[in-house]
Amino acid sequence: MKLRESLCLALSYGSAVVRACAGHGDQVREWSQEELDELEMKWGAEWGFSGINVFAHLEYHKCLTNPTELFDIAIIGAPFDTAVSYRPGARFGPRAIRAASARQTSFRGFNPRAGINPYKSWARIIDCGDIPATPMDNAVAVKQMTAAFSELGARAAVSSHLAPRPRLMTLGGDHSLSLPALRALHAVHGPIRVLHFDAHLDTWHPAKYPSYWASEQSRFTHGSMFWLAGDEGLISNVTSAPSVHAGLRTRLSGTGDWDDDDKQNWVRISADDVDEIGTKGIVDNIMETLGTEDPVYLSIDIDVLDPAFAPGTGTPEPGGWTTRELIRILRGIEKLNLVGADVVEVAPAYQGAGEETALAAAQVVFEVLSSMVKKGLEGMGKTGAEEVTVDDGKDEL
Ligand SMILES: [Mn+2]
Repeated sequence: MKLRESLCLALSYGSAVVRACAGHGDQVREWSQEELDELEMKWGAEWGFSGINVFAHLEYHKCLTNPTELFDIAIIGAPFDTAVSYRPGARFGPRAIRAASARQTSFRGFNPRAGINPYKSWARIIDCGDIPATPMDNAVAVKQMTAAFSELGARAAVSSHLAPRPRLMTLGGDHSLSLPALRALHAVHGPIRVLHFDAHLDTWHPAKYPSYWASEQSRFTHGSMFWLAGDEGLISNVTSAPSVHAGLRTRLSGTGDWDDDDKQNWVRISADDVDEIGTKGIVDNIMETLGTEDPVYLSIDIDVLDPAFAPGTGTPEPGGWTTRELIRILRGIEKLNLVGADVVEVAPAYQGAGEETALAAAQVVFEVLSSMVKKGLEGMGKTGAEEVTVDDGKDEL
């Protein structure tokens, strides 16, 4: 009997026509495609609140152990938070963002702001699971994340519209993960430009945290990773091709912090600018600075939002943007040539029972996916209007 059970289990993997133990009696039988289709019709649908924790009920594959799994855009979690300076807890960010994405489905995925459904367009978007970065040794964790981003980012895309490589949409995790992500992107694109939404500069010179106990490893933090990336030559240092911070408002150690930032070729947009020039003015400023051709890495620290909207984060700063303002700005910059993105610093232990921080992050991911897919459509000479159809409603209500 034991032999028969294990035989049945082995046979039940990796085949369209599934062999399995019937349950009644002891015989093995083949299931016809019609029978499988009926099971799919009966049980294939998911409610928003049902199913296991996968982003937007997308197809899930642990891509790092399935090297032949191809995609156009991968959701990849980086549950790493041992480079934080204040509140820990962002290691639980990916699963919180996935849980908060539960009401996103491909059936009801039409984005009225963007005019497309990113889940039902040309792109194969899947959830690739998490990078199991160690919480015990940051040097090892950086190696793990760099290797994982490099391996996934070097795969061939399913479609040719986002040539040459697929896109990674990373769920953090603390902000330090942007350094390994930029190392991986640099190998594909060379020096790239960064659009960075954050209350903080994150170009802090490592020496800005003076300590008798300073060490080489302590240079790598969630506030120094863009300085390190600039120092490594991963970010464009061409004067006419700067990178952009948006939403800044934190206290500084002094104006010297801006000198370090200037040396690394950043343009700064403050949180208060939204009152002076509105979301449209901020969008115009970003687009005029970054253009639509150069490869851009989009990094969104959820603390760009006011703690009223996103208290579940590592280093909250009062006086930030509303979720609606951030979404409007993100919709306004959809013509950027995004080659990768992250949403970081969601630390769910500090959010309310209504999951407002993770909900904001999940919505931000949806908006970024919409932009990546829409940009691909534009490259194909389409607008997305031709894709709007009434669907069968199988996978959602
Ligand atoms: Mn921050």
